[in-house]
Amino acid sequence: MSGTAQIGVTGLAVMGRNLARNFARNGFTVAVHNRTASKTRSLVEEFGDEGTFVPAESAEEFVAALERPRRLIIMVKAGAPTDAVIEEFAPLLEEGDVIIDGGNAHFADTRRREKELRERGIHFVGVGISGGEEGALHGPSIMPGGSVESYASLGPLLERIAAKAPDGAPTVAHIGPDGAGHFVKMVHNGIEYADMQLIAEAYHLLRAVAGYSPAKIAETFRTWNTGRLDSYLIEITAEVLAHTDEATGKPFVDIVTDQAEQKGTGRWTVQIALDLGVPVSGIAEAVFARSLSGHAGLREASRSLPGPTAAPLSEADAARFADQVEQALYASKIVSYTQGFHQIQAGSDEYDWNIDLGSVAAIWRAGCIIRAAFLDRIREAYDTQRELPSLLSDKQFAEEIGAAQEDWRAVVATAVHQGVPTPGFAAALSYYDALRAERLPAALTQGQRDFFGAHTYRRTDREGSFHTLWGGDRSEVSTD
Ligand code: NBP
Repeated sequence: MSGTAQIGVTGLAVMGRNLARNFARNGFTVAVHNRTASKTRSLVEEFGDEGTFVPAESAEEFVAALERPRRLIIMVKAGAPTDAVIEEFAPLLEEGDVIIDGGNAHFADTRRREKELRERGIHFVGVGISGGEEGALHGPSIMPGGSVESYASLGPLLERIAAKAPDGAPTVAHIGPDGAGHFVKMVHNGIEYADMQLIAEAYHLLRAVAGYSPAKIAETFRTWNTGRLDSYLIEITAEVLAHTDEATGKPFVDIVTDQAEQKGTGRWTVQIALDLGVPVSGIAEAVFARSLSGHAGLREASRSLPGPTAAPLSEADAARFADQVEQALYASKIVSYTQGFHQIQAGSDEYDWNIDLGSVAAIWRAGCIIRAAFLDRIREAYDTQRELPSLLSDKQFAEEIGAAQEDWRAVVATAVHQGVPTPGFAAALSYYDALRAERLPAALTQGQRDFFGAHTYRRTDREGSFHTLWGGDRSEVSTD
């Protein structure tokens, strides 16, 4: 006999619990289950009046509570626990049922699980969910992979619980087969790392070069947030900077240990980018900056190394510098997104996912951590120019970055002169300059490789591969 619940959630820690409540608040009957049953009971006790929950204490009870084809969301710790839960439930399911993994899985695991379950007649949908616990409750950005058929069954439910973009569109779209959803979520997190790093660098420059206090920087960010940098991350940065520590009366940012932590999705993004050969230098610098900050002993041992000294700026110069930092931040942000979208395109090509980049930008407009006004412009750029080779090829972005470049260069130069580390701004600028260069020194690299390893080179004036007899008479031979 089929149950009545349209959807089930197993794993009721903070994310699963809020997601289950979101479904219930949107009128769905939700079966709920957790390994430790007390969490199931407390969810129903605390929030039972928000909608219709069907609590289940055993896996069998949970599966029996679901209407067919069954849709069952796993929200447990990523990795081995997810495999354990799949193995617990899969034998109880029937052909056509859908298992959804809403955790932060590595897309390669999702590809493996999808294949294994497909062979058993079960749909497996890896779903990237962004927005943290608040998003899970009030509307996340949702990136589902899996088959078209599974999306037909699941999509209408996800559309109801997703955040809504300013134009009212739900921030969910079928990304592509198997691991496409988790891949895009991974790159989303990588871009999030880069965005946060760039904002942190802007803060550092305003503090160290312009001499602004955290409160004044909060004010500056609030102003920026009314313009083209309008985004959730700028908004919360202003909140953090404006906060005063109650115990000491100091700015909150000054009482926090300056060693950033990471859960790993940024690192995955960079590792996969290396495999795909895509230069995501902004994301890589952000991951490395967090790593470097955490090397407390190394930093302590290096603190006495010499650096430059600089005179404080006048108020007018500081204000002018702040404007330049806004330009540098915006230009670097465009580069971060350019690199992130390049990686998504490369993943899509590698795994045959056929990902629509415009729709990825569209579903990041609300609900997720990197939501920002300018994603609407990225959506428009990809929607209107399907074959756009890069975001920087879009006329409007190219014009904007062109208009920003002088200030961007001035900011990076000032940072170098004054010894303020800006790996994100500098890497973004180098990427920009490398892309627009007529010739790159890669020609010399090829010459070196041919010299020591006979790795061959191609010529600018003729087809084919060549090797110079460096140890001999230096004549050239064709290696084709
Ligand atoms: P956790 O990642 O802390 O996982 C706790 C849940 O996993 C509990 O329900 C726990 O059951 C269950 N669990 C574990 Br651990 N091992 C299990 C096993 N072998 N069998 C069955 N259940 C097991 O929960 P969370 O913070 O709510 O995150 C859930 C997922 O969402 C994770 O994959 C996480 O990475 C992802 N996440 C996403 C975001 C985001 O912004 N998108 C934020 C936070 C988390 P128990 O109660 O019996 O111990």
